[in-house]
Amino acid sequence: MLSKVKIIDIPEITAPDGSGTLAVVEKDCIPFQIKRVYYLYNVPASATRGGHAHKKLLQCLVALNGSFTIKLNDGNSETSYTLDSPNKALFIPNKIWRDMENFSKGAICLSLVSEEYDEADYIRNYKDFLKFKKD
Ligand code: T46
Repeated sequence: MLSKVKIIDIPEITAPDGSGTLAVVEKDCIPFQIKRVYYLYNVPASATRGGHAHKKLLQCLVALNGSFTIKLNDGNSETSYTLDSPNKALFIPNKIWRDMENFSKGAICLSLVSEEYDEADYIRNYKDFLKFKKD
């Protein structure tokens, strides 16, 4: 399952007059239809977010500002990514446990997801996650 995790390059347009960069997330850039957008900010450096898996939801995370680390676990193996660029999206398929940490000052984590909010889609207990993966 971790083999499906990937970094997606978000196309960007840099103004030739030096007035900045514009990044565009269009239909073909993300491997699912976006149903919801939310973002994390004001996260203290000592905080951990996530601590769950989703049964169905597919997700792309982007560090719009600053940086943070995402630890991913599919029940068999682990990997981690540090996001620090607004033109890189981390695609996370469903059924992957995630923890997010090491938020830099001012970090903003944009989340593009395939589903509307549904608490029943969360697995918030790691033992339940391992059982869910075996079933
Ligand atoms: C993920 C990481 C990266 C809502 O009421 N509506 C919403 O759309 C969302 C996303 C959350 N909530 C409520 C549910 C919880 O009571 O807000 C509270 C915190 O949500 P959650 O536990 O999902 O927060 P994080 O920051 O731990 O996780 C979020 C995403 O939900 C999750 O998919 O992977 O960011």
